[in-house]
Amino acid sequence: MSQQVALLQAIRAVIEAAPLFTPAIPRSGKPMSVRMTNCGPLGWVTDKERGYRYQATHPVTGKPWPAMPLMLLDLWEEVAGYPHPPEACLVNYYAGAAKMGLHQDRDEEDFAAPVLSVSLGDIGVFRVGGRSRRDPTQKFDLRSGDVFVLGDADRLAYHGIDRILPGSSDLLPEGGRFNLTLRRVTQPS
Ligand code: MD3
Ligand code: FE
Repeated sequence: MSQQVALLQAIRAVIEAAPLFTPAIPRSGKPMSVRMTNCGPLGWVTDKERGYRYQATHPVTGKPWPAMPLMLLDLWEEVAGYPHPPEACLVNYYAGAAKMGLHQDRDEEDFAAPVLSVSLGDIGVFRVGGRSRRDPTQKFDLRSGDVFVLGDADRLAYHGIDRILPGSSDLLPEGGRFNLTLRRVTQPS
């Protein structure tokens, strides 16, 4: 619990430097219901014109992303089983009816590296299937403090968040859910 509070403080500092923005779906320009920001050398962004990509600067402020908190670099070293540091930490914030449709994470060059996920705040109802969109899916709850390493067969599994369960955690006074995903983006040289 104290580690969740410490991590939350670090994420609040990231958001002060790099405010949450509303991403837009490529081509349609439809806003996503999840708000986002990033820390680390690269960040995941999306907009109508240029689509899904990683870039070194915040799409609204134009500033470089803030550094990745040491706690997160340590956690990666402890659990990722991958010999190079993460380059991006995507911070997703779900409030109210926010959700994320079923998708694969394929915007990275390096699929050999796992994706590390940390959840903070209200429960997220997570859905995961297989490598084909048609594969059957299973649902389970992601709770505050849950840490998952998605590697190997899981790395390209379809997944999404159906909804959050408002009021299911006391960690965030404002309610809602943060999810952090740490990723390696480029092939290490
Ligand atoms: C399974 N985020 O940012 S994290 C995303 O809770 C994303 O915000 C969700 O999907 C969230 O892309 C889920 C857990 C997760 C992350 C990456 C995965 C599960 C995964 C990659 C492959 C399979
Ligand atoms: Fe994903």
